[in-house]
Amino acid sequence: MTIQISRLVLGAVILLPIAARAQTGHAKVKIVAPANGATVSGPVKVVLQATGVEIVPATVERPGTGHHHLFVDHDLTPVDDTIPRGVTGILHLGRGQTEFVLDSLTPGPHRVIAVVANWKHLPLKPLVVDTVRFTVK
Ligand SMILES: [Cu+2]
Repeated sequence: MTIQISRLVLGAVILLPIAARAQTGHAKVKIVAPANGATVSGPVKVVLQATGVEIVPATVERPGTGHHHLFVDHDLTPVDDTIPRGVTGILHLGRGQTEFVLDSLTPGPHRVIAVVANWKHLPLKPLVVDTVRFTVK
């Protein structure tokens, strides 16, 4: 009896943090390159690193997954809306890419926002986002 109770308690202690993590989400995205504040020459390779979410092609309909989006000199679209397609400055990395080369940035300051969204192109909640500002020579 005592052994069974302690097993139950132990099970609850192990399982609860996992369930909490799945609900609240500890997913993060970081724009590894270019570095925030950097001055770079074009073309500019954007390198993304996600943790706590599996980056997959947009065709994969599975919770806990998503694909990267880049807002290049474009404000974020409303977080409850699907990220639109066919808009200049909004890129879906729908094949599950974690890098993208921006080859047409003009010299001067730029801002890139990375957002992870699911197969419906809806941003994950809480928002998984990172921003860098940099200058192209
Ligand atoms: Cu998308």
